[in-house]
Amino acid sequence: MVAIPEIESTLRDVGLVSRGGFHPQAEDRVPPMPDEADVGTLLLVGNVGDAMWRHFQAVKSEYAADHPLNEWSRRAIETIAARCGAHALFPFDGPPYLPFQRWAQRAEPVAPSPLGTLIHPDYGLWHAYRGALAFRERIALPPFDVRSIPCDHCRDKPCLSVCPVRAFAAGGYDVGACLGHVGGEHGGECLERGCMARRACPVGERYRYAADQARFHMHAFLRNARP
Ligand code: B12
Repeated sequence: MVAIPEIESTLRDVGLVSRGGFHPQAEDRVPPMPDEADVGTLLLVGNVGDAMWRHFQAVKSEYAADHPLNEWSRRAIETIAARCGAHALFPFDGPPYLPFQRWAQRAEPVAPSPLGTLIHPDYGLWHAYRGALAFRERIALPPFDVRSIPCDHCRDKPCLSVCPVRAFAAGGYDVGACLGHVGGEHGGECLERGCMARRACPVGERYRYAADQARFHMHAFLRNARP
């Protein structure tokens, strides 16, 4: 049976990291293995800071322009899955989308920030999920790392006040207002340097995405989220 440290080292080779795992229950709605067997262990895979970006950037031009990072993720994670006898699942396959944010909260000490994206006590908002490895076996996992949620102690919540179009003001995320701003004549600051609300968060400073990585994500968002 594969061990977690072995998988972690294979992921690190392409700039990815294990984002924790859990033993799924029926209510987790983890799809079965290709032969319909139940999944014994689900391991989330993601990116933290700029490690993945450095690997992806070097080969970006080999991938089609529409969704290069998704294609890169699929190739990298399916290769790793085949090597360790797992089945790969992806957050971008859908709709309907797999509940990666719910799974993430089972696997690691992350919680919804006021922006809707999950905050991690160390990485802040500078992380995401690129896939998951589903194993038939029940692999031994380290104990869940219980941590406090930074937003619970953040009095000023600058993330909620800096957005020029108040896209997060009403307790949800106004995608239309956000897109209108980012793609409009005053959206350059978000489009070229990354979402101002996300950048206003003081947590995880050293994991902040570099300018070219932030620009890539914002351009992809604008290209793909428009109706
Ligand atoms: C559809 C989608 C979008 C849509 C619409 C999002 C919306 N209306 O909120 C669009 C295209 C606009 C979008 C944009 C972005 N997205 Co998006 N998106 C998704 C996607 C593919 C599916 C979400 C979904 O429908 N899940 C299905 C439901 C059933 O899953 P669930 O886990 O049970 O649901 C949880 C979430 O819905 C969450 N939630 C969602 N919105 C809100 C809002 C609030 C206030 C709260 C408290 C919770 C919450 O709560 C649920 C329970 O935990 C996910 C990937 C995925 N598979 O989850 C990424 C995902 C959520 N997106 C992500 C990101 C990073 C972004 C962007 C910031 C990208 C960028 N430009 O850099 C932007 C901006 C979003 C923002 N500022 O909040 C990340 C978030 C990572 C994280 N740290 O949590 C995800 C997980 C993708 C990934 N690869 O990691 N996204």
